[in-house]
Amino acid sequence: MGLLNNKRALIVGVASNRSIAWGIAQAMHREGAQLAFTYQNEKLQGRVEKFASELDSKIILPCDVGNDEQIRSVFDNLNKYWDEFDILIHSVAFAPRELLDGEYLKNLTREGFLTAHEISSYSFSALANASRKMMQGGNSAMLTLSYLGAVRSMPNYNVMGLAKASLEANVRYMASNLGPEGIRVNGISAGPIRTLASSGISGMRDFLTHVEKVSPLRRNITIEEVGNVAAFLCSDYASAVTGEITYVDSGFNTVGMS
Ligand code: NAD
Ligand code: 0WE
Repeated sequence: MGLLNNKRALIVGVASNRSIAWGIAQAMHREGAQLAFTYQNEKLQGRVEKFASELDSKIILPCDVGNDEQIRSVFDNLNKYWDEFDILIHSVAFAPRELLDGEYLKNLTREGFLTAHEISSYSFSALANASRKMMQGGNSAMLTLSYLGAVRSMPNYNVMGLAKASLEANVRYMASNLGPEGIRVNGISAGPIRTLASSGISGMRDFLTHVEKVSPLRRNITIEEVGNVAAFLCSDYASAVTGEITYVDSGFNTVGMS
């Protein structure tokens, strides 16, 4: 018996085999869910098609979350395969790279601030709005990915921290709005992992070794571990959990000193 038998999940945010969304897709497939995927652009299309076929999925749709038209067309197209679905995974973030290095205020621009918030927070509500009418089966779930920089200042994370703070508030407001329709909304705050989005980030190595040194479990986390918690949060075992941010971080956020 899988945790997610008879569930259908739309996964937004696979870019490589290191993507957190890929860890989530694998766990959900293992637990019996049927999957559909989106890809950001043509550069990623072939890769995502290959990943989808590994998990027996034939539904692969384009979606740049910065584009309202593409968001709408995802659900028009998805509707040709599925009349309803149960799970929406949002695993997307972006800020212009220059803003993720050095002093927060010195490198900040109006445009960079807006982009970070648009792609990393607004996009979750936009996808939710477009999904809503296909998620009316009851016991459905939406899930996004956050980072500790939402609630603590972190070197170099800068404007992404503000965008994640907005995303976490978005989880609570969406949970309040959609709860009466039987849709739960949660977030996972994951510890640092080497992925495309974190490669080439200055100081990433220091973030990883610091977690190894001071977290209660004295190690970093994997995309499989995020996937397992995601499968639980989107399953009926979590039927009374909504509006929550669950940390999957070796306990790092809980220590003041170690
Ligand atoms: P990743 O690069 O594998 O995934 C990021 C995804 O965002 C990619 O699939 C990319 O295509 C997508 N994306 C960016 N801009 C987009 C746009 N305009 N339209 C559509 N898609 C777009 O990296 P990841 O680390 O798996 O990141 C996934 C999520 O996890 C992000 O929200 C990130 O903030 C969060 N997160 C990452 C870490 C980490 O250390 N890697 C830790 C905590 C949280
Ligand atoms: O949320 C993230 C990263 C999100 C991200 C990554 C990039 C790299 C490429 C957003 N925008 C971009 N823009 C790009 O051009 N993480 C939690 C991973 C991460 O990013 C950091 C970190 C950690 C951890 C940035 C600085 C410091 C630590």
